[in-house]
Amino acid sequence: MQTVQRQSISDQLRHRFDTAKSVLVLTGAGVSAESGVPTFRGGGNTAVWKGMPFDVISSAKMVDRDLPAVWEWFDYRRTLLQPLEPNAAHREIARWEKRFQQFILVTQNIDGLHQKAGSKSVIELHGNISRARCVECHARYEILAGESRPEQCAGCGNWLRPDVVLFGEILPPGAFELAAKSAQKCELCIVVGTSGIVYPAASLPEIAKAAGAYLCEVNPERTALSGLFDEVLTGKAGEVLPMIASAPDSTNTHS
Ligand code: BJW
Ligand code: ZN
Repeated sequence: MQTVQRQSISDQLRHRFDTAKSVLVLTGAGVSAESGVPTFRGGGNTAVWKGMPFDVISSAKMVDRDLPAVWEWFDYRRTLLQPLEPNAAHREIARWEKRFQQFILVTQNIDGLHQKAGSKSVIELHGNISRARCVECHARYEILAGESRPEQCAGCGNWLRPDVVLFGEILPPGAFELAAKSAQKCELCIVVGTSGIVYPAASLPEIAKAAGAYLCEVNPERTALSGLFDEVLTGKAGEVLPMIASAPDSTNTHS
């Protein structure tokens, strides 16, 4: 697979990275691929579960129709995720949180690996696989590693479901609104490892672009959004992200 060379980080990007006060990073499944998490649309194990495409089993309809099957699918994935560790991309993004005056990390991932890498403030658009939520009163419960998962709500006795956003469901209250507001204010928007086809997450780079931000995509493949970006860095997140921060800024050496 082709990887980005140090010199292919443009001066423009390096300069913006050095001078930006407000940066937004949007991540998708690809940022966790090098940790061993399968992506949704790049092949791998999660695309089909017991003959059902993931957009069927991960859908609002399936929660109504067969909640135990939905739990079986998420229990299986939670078990797969538990031993996995953050990779160089998660760690690099965690460092960026301290580097910029305003740094907003928005993720579509439910795996918690950004937090495990040290990111303190993460907008999770699609929830988290390590939580359950009451179908009635929406109370949330942490699912602790190695402990059995609670099945019913301690408050109202109703069933719990995974605290994730399935197809056809609305996002957690305020999460997208906060992300969209941040996208409107950011100077640099870096989008990592997402196919860019799931909305409303995919509209964030569009919002940032319309507000005048410089847009950079990091992905080994072209995506639905590639045409929108000022700069497309073709390569794996774990290799490319550390290069952005370490590439020399030649605009400074000539000034
Ligand atoms: C690497 C790499 C490496 C590999 N380094 N990169 C507007 C138009 C059309 C439809 C809609 C619309 N607005 C809303 C909709 C409907 C729907 C939607 O978007 N559908 C589209 C598919 C057409 N959206 C919704 O239903 C959302 N809700 C909503 O809008 O509510 C309002 C509403 C309600 C009712 C009706 C209408 C509107 C909710 C979306 C929830 C998404 N949920 C999922 C499942 C979560 C639970 C689970 O895990 O099972 O979230 S779907 C799945 O896709 C998951 C992901 O977060 C999401 C995005 O996927 P992502 O992260 O981009 O992964 P991949 O696999 O697609 O791509 C990986 C990328 O990584 C690839 O590009 C690789 O090349 C790359 N990669 N290795 C860097 N090493
Ligand atoms: Zn309840």
